[in-house]
Amino acid sequence: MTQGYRDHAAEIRDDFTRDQHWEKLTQEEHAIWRFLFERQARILRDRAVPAFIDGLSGLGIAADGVPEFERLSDVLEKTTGWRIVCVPGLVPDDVFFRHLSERRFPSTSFIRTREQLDYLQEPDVFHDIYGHVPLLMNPVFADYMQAYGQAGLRADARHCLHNLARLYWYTVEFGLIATDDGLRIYGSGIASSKGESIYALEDRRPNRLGFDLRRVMRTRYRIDDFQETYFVIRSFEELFEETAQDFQPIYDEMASAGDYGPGDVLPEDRLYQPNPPGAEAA
Ligand code: HBI
Ligand code: FE
Repeated sequence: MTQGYRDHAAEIRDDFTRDQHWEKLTQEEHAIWRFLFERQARILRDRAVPAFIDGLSGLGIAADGVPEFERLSDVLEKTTGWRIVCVPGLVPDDVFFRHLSERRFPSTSFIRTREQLDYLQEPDVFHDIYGHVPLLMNPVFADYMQAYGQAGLRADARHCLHNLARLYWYTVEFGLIATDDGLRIYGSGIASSKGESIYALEDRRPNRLGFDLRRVMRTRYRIDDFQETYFVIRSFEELFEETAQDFQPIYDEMASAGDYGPGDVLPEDRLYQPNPPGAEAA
């Protein structure tokens, strides 16, 4: 049981949501948010896709402290129809997909400790709100996230989740996008991580491959270290169009096709070069 489940076990509703209890956050928790926000603001200045920066400012997500979910939801709902619901931690897949399919983003409310500033396994409120929510202000990405939820419900019913989970991992969590100014970050797992924000764009070690739906769905990933491969889209429209289809024929194809390792490179892969080193940010 992670901390989020322990704190308020009594008040978790059937859909795993509960109240945020924003007023119960301590000054130390707001101070950890401030530290993480200010550090990423410096690092992401020329590394995040502009839509991410626009989403942050459109929502008024700032350094002052952990945001109040209801206030963010009121702005978000007017823009793309999404709201944020508070959950105690990772929730069962079908619960997660149900929320996404109805334009509700499940966010944790606990924040990491000072000992976890550079890495934590489970999503905390900084990963969920700072990493995921800004792009929900972008209409095309907001549609993609709802479509992912709908696809998740279908895949869950057909026990084909592992292919779809890779799509989420290599786009929503660790996706890169090519822009006229070079590669930019849109994946939340990168955007909320100090080290990976620089590594994903500028380090020579990882592969950066042009997005291809089948290629992504066949590629295993790692959950305990920086990624060995990042997939690059050319626009959110491309991502939405590539995935606005019934995946069942692809799942059937996948069932007999083998998987690729996280670091594999194939002859047909479209390779992208890393960005030149950006402003080193402490
Ligand atoms: N629950 N709260 C939360 N956040 C997630 O990102 C999440 C989840 N449950 C399941 C899940 N992600 C993944 O297994 C699916 O995307 C496949
Ligand atoms: Fe996440």
